[in-house]
Amino acid sequence: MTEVASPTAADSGASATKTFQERVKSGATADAARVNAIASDALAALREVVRKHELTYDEYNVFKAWLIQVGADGEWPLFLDVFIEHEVEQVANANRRGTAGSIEGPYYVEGAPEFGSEGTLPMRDGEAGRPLRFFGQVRSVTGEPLPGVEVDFWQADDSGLYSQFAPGIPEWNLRGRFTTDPEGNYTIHTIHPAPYQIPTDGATGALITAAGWHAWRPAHLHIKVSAPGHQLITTQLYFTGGEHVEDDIASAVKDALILAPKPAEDGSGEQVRYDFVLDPA
Ligand code: MBD
Ligand code: FE
Repeated sequence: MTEVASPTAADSGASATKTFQERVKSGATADAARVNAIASDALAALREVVRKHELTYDEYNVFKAWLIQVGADGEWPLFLDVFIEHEVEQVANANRRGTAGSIEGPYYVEGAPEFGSEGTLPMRDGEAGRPLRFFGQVRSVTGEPLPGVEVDFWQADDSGLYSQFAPGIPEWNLRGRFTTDPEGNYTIHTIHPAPYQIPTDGATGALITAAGWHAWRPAHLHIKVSAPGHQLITTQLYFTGGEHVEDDIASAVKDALILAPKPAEDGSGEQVRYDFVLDPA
């Protein structure tokens, strides 16, 4: 085993917070009635927890200190995406008929290198991990193949680490954008990722340890597929039988998103097909 530099929670958190602040501009209008309804209910829910558990001053102060630490560690993107985003995703995608969505998580970066319809993701020499050929077709819900569609792909490496959020990994490692061919097909040559563990040295990890939970997400691939005239889909794909597929801490696994790779036809590693279906805009 080679030693890998282990990311500190504060390093990956700071990168995730910065990426979010640069990329995501809130489009919400300040509709006072809606702010009032949502904020009132959220605060009422928290006050109800205080009453139900007869929160002590010691516990209230631990809570305050912990909230402050989440911010200091830059871990709001991680914490929210792990524990809240799956509900937002389900509300947002409730009426989809095409490919099921899943959460984006904190580690997407815009502007990955572009490939054609087939390519090998940026990798280090001798990148660890079983080779994986991931391929398929993009279609509309009415079954027409969709050419020229962008398939934006990112994943963790064989240690469960993401480029740009862990030290010592080349900038675009295991990130790339593909464009479907005239028949709507794409092929991505990559490696099988490892499960992801929430950093143990940050505020989110401290809560997980204190509560006696586990800190794991199953191995997964992240994909955004977008085409003019169609709704963008953000989703993740998992591997059947993989560790923590049944108990993802981020509650983001759906049965329809579990892949079953087979040994590769060319004898190296494995291959799996997945076809994306896009809903009309
Ligand atoms: C991840 O890799 C991820 O995909 C999510 C949703 C949350 C934390 C880490
Ligand atoms: Fe992830």
